[in-house]
Amino acid sequence: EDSLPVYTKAEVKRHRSLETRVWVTLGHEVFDVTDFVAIHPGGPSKLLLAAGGPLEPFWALYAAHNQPHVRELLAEYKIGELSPDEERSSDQVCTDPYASDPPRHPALQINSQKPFNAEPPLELLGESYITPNPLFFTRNHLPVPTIDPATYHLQVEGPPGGQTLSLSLDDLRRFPKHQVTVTLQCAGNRRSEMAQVKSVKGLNWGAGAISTAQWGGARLRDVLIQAGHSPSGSEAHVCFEGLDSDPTGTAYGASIPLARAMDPEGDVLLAYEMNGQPLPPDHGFPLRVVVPGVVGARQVKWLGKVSISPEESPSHWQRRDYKGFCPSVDWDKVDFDSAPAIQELPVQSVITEPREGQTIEPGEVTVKGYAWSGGGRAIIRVDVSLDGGLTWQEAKLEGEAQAPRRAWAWRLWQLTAPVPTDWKELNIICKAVDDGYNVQPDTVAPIWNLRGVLTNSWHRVHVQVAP
Ligand code: HEM
Ligand code: MTE
Ligand code: MO
Repeated sequence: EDSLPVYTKAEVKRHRSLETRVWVTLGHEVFDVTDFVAIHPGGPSKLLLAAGGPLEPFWALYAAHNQPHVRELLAEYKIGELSPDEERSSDQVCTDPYASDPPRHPALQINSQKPFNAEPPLELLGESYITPNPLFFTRNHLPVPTIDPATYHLQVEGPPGGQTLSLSLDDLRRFPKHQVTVTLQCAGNRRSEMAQVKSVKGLNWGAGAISTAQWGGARLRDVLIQAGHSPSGSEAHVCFEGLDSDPTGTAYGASIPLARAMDPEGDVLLAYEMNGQPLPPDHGFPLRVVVPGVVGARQVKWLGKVSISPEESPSHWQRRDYKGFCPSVDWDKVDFDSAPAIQELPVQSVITEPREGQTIEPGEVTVKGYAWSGGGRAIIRVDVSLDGGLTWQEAKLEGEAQAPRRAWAWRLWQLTAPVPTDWKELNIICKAVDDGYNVQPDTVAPIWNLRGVLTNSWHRVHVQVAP
């Protein structure tokens, strides 16, 4: 063992494919697991996600690895040690507004580093009904603000003539604690498919800008009533301001109708917990809004201020973004005031396994995915085709049936079906139906819009069948 070579992290990082060989590290040890990839019990593609770097962030999520026989198996592939005298170069400029952004999970596929925007790989997203916090997609418009929970206060404006409440985290924890499992989806989810029709403005999201968590916190309704607002809805809006701001001091902001906030069955939360943990920095620590059934953009993170107004939030992201338009409207003639801000989202479904371009074994195929609809509409069916839409089979929906009108979380689904022996490839499609019998459009071109939002056409995956 003393004679084993010493490698730097940079050298390990160069070995992240079967062609360049697959190296991983655990602690200070380096392993070449190329020959294990094909026989990994969790599947080759999952192992490859860790290629060229440490196993710890992955194994922390999949406890099956925390057993002696797994360590013994890994030891057989050891090829060296990590260089001990390697220190992280601290060449970061202090004026970088992103310098205090938190560390992130290496499995996340990064669409933009600053601000940080990233999605989990689909084969991990489809693996668990509750998305593990480190894999939850992240959509930041600005640097992550550093907030001291001990001095943090939420400002809640009262009605005209009333007072502003200033609530500490302890004050917020004194409201009845409410827990709801909610799927968040960015309006830009699947934008990369829409961009293939004609270019759009925005981050090139795949189909992973969606995730599910159990959120815990105070009901927004209870806090607004405490601040003196009437529990019966009016035409007003609840405006939210984040504590993240750009160099000019402009904060992220958005609003929702007051009626939704006040609906006792709307389950709108001021959340301080995500899957039983304090919110992670990327997801709004210490407090965020969770608006079930509504687009991600309204679920303001790092919440600083709540107010009621006869108008929607004046924020750019409420008024000049996150709206849908006719496919023939482009930037030369768009009138943002002519379209309502996106709130509830349309019915959606995606295939998470197999992946595009994969080669599958002959015999049978298992297709997995997620399905969700906005506004609390439950998923009642997912149809899957293996032959490009000529014939369809119903997928099995996992988990329990959803409560109508409050179906805030997605359903995972799967279908195992025989593959006829003479088929060389599969054109797999999925499409979901919600309890309003809303369906997904078959193609994306007729729903194209200049901002690339609201992509929910049939999801398609092409795979080869091994001979
Ligand atoms: C299962 C080894 C990397 C995800 C397993 C099992 C072994 C193993 C031996 C079966 C465990 C049992 O006996 O219950 C390894 C080795 C790896 C590696 C040696 C690296 C060299 C990864 C990575 C991921 C992953 C990076 C995730 C991204 C899984 C999953 C299972 C699994 C999901 C199935 C667990 C279950 O069925 O409950 N792996 N693994 N593995 N592995 Fe890995
Ligand atoms: N809140 C603040 N303060 N700043 C932001 O940039 N992004 C919004 C929303 N809330 C954002 C925010 C958008 S567009 C989305 S899709 C969701 O947060 C993403 O939440 P997540 O990063 O926890 O997945
Ligand atoms: Mo978003």
